Amino acid sequence: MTADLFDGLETAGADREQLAPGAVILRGFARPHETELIAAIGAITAQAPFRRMVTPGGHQMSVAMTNCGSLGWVTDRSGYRYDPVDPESGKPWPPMPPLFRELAEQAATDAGFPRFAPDACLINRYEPGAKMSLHQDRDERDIGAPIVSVSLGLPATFLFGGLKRTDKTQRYRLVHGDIVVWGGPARLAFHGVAPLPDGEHGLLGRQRVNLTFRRAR
Ligand code: MD3
Ligand code: FE
Repeated sequence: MTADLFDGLETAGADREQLAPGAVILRGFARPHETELIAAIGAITAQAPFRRMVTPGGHQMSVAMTNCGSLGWVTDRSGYRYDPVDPESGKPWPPMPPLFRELAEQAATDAGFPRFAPDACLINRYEPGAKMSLHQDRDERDIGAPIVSVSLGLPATFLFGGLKRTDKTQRYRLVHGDIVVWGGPARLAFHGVAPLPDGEHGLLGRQRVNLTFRRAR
């Protein structure tokens, strides 16, 4: 761990909100690293550009995606999977920057999930109007590991439901710099993102970028 990377965050407990058992919001946890995070996203997307993938049902997603790390989440007509290779380039996904790994591990530890070792980072880009329908994340082998999400850019309304698709959803506003850790009983909850309202963010312009760190295998 870089010696001074998390100075000033040891007392971040005051900015911690529990959404549900296993689900913790760390408000502003990524803000000290915003400039480096955005630069790293630029370097990754120069190698593996954002693209709107097609679901097995044949619908093009409104969210554009790319990945870094030894595995990347992909979807096409044949299904969802984690793949070591970017199907657009035929090359491995760009490596996960050490800052990404350290930030995700530190957030997981803070939320009560020590020793989180992500091998996949899915990077989602929402432009105004883009949304993510209610779904579960269950393509990962070890659902004992949490998922850590980092929100950057425009604010979004996050929908958090229960273990059944039809369970009532709660809404939370996620803003630039917020990190959420989803583990334990929250790990298989249905969740989604409401259509992104238009706006202008000082660093990212008219978009929201979300990183999700996963232990895929
Ligand atoms: C709750 N992304 O990529 S991150 C996804 O904002 C995804 O881009 C959303 O859902 C986004 O799969 C939400 C927050 C999140 C991620 C995984 C979860 C919440 C979760 C897994 C279980 C429960
Ligand atoms: Fe998800």
